[in-house]
Amino acid sequence: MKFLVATASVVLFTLLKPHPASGATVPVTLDIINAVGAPDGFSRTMVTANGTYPGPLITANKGDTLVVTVNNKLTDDSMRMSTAMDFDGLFVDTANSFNEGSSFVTACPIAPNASYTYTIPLINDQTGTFWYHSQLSVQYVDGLRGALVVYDPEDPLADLYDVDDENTIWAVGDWWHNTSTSMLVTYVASGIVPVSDTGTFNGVGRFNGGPEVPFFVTNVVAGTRYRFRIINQSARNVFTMSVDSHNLTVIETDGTPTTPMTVNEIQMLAGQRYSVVLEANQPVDNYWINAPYTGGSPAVNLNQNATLARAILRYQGAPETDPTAPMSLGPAESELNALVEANLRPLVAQAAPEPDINITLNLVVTAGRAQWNVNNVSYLPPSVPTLVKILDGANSASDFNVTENTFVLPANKTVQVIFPPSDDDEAHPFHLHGNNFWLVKSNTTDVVNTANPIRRDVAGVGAEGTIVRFSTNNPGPWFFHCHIFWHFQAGLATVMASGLDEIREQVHPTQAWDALCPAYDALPANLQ
Ligand SMILES: *[C@@H]1O[C@H](CO)[C@@H](O)[C@H](O)[C@H]1NC(C)=O
Ligand SMILES: *[C@@H]1O[C@H](CO)[C@@H](O)[C@H](O)[C@H]1NC(C)=O
Ligand SMILES: *[C@@H]1O[C@H](CO)[C@@H](O)[C@H](O)[C@H]1NC(C)=O
Ligand SMILES: *[C@@H]1O[C@H](CO)[C@@H](O)[C@H](O)[C@H]1NC(C)=O
Ligand SMILES: *[C@@H]1O[C@H](CO)[C@@H](O)[C@H](O)[C@H]1NC(C)=O
Ligand SMILES: *[C@@H]1O[C@H](CO)[C@@H](O)[C@H](O)[C@H]1NC(C)=O
Ligand SMILES: *[C@@H]1O[C@H](CO)[C@@H](O)[C@H](O)[C@H]1NC(C)=O
Ligand SMILES: *[C@@H]1O[C@H](CO)[C@@H](O)[C@H](O)[C@H]1NC(C)=O
Ligand SMILES: *[C@@H]1O[C@H](CO)[C@@H](O)[C@H](O)[C@H]1NC(C)=O
Ligand SMILES: *[C@@H]1O[C@H](CO)[C@@H](O)[C@H](O)[C@H]1NC(C)=O
Ligand SMILES: *[C@@H]1O[C@H](CO)[C@@H](O)[C@H](O)[C@H]1NC(C)=O
Ligand SMILES: [Cu+2]
Repeated sequence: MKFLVATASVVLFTLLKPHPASGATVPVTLDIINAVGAPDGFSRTMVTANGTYPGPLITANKGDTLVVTVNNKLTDDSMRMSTAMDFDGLFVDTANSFNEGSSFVTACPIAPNASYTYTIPLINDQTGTFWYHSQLSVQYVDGLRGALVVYDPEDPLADLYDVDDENTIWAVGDWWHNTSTSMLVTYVASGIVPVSDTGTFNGVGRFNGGPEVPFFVTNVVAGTRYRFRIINQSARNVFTMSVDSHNLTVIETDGTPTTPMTVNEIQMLAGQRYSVVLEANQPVDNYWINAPYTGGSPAVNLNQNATLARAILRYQGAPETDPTAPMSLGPAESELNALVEANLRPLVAQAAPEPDINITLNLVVTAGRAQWNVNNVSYLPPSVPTLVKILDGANSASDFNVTENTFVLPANKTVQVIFPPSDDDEAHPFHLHGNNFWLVKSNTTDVVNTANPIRRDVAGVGAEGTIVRFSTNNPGPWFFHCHIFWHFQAGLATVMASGLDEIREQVHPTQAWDALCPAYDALPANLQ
């Protein structure tokens, strides 16, 4: 039996993982268009990459250079007409920080009928599971999100799985029937964060009272081991992933190869990614993949039904029907072996350096309003992007408006960010751009671990407190914000601007980048 599995593995390896040598240029074109779609059977106009939700998969290999041309072909001004693309989790080197796509931090948005090419060399041998999404206001709520995978042709964990391809991506997300722009107006007026209608699994979902849209099907062959790359592309919802009768072995956390850890349930916050190995070791049949989610009170939106967020794991030879098992929310309490974030260990242990600088960030909501504060300041995007100000000579915190919440940091230092325990019951997934961090204290533990903490780029900030450390050895004006985009939009953001002199030495933007701000600023409000 073992021998047969091993033979099958070798064959599949050759067939399915033909990733060529690294160092290549990977040209990608994304046409940003309005398209009518019905991911959960409710038809609406969306903002999409190439007309699909999620958008097309982008793949590259370790060491490649991504050259992504974004053509803004949006026409529906009931939603945002400009756009901007962030490649979530990719390190971007200082010299290319102007190609990082964060609106009003590293660039201005792309106006309608304009194009922009983001050139991003993949640095530091970074590999793993990432995603792209609009980083202009809450535009990605309208559909502009997709997966991005950087394969490692020399993956040290390759012998743990047989298949890793375009069919082993599980992207979960929250889905909304109304436009992001209309929901933002309601949110600002009421202070109540919008509650999603549906949770989608690879772009398919169901809501209470909606049509029975066929669940997404993942096909597997008995005796084979699959590397599933799970991405939480949510703007709000937390999903809890499990597969009936199967274990999941975590081998990657936000791009960091991870000491294999076998669990049967994983809770994921918005923006987080994990790779898990699933061994198809059960009798040939159909099994539920459960992806229930939470995100606000379902009483606020009667369409919402977390039980309906699911997909089917179908063994070859099983009938093309739904599983006969009841729809559960995951393993029974007696069998639960849930992932504890604090127990994750990187494959390559690395001690977190002692901090040179401490920053404490207090996250507080203004009661009854759509306003979040970090240390009493609610972030407002400046009209002149942070990077433009730096290139023009900004040198200290006082060169930025207080509402930019910008921390000026020296290069090559270790910064410790302390999030004191918050009294909020909703964890805030804080996401650092341009770098990852050592998660020295997870919200899931009391223990501070500086010896071999997991390195990731999104971590929950909640009632237990969170401490992270990051290095400023890749200078840039890097956004550090809550990935619940409604909170982000309401001000829950900071900018960690490091090595301003290094930025001025190394950043030489193109004319195309220089042209973005004047073009955007000249637009009437409905085209911005
Ligand atoms: C998106 O669509 C354009 C136009 O059809 C095509 O050239 C491009 O390859 C597509 N992008 C991806 C990533 O599939
Ligand atoms: C974009 O170009 C099309 C075709 O030339 C034109 O009809 C449309 O008005 C333009 N849109 C904007 C916002 O300029
Ligand atoms: C969507 O719009 C409808 C009609 O205005 C409203 O009743 C509903 O509450 C909205 N849903 C969300 C999630 O904002
Ligand atoms: C995705 O993130 C949201 C918001 O943090 C969370 O509610 C949801 O459970 C996450 N989904 C998964 C699969 O972890
Ligand atoms: C899941 O893992 C547990 C603990 O490692 C093990 O006892 C169990 O047999 C595994 N189940 C399957 C279906 O592989
Ligand atoms: C959610 O969907 C499940 C499965 O269809 C159904 O049994 C349950 O009653 C629904 N929940 C609510 C609150 O409608
Ligand atoms: C940072 O804070 C820690 C914990 O309070 C403290 O031990 C350390 O001395 C501080 N480091 C600096 C550089 O202030
Ligand atoms: C926030 O503002 C309040 C009232 O103005 C003040 O008492 C408090 O010290 C401020 N906190 C911080 C962290 O600046
Ligand atoms: C600058 O900050 C002040 C508050 O200190 C705020 O009222 C103002 O709107 C900000 N200006 C800009 C351009 O962001
Ligand atoms: C930071 O480290 C890099 C690489 O070691 C070095 O080239 C650079 O000069 C250093 N910069 C500062 C400000 O120390
Ligand atoms: C953070 O801690 C709080 C309280 O212990 C808990 O409710 C929440 O689920 C935790 N969040 C995460 C992401 O673990
Ligand atoms: Cu938040």
